[in-house]
Amino acid sequence: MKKLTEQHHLAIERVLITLTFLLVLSAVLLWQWNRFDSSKVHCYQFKSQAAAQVYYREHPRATWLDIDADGIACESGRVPLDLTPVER
Ligand SMILES: [Ca+2]
Repeated sequence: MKKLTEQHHLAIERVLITLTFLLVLSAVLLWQWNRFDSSKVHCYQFKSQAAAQVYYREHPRATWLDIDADGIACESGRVPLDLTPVER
């Protein structure tokens, strides 16, 4: 089997760095797209955090309302609060 030269290692390293960069960029773009998708309901649209929590309880796939994945939607929303977590 042929041994890889230092140039081959550098070329492989560049490809891996480029692929990693593209993967991170894709993830960030996808996250931003999901975050600002106008077809979705967002935290600022709820009158209170409790209202967001009711919606989240009824629509547990609305995970963008619970970015930190603790089961509580829109923590920074207005009172009243409903801090009973939704099972995920
Ligand atoms: Ca949360």
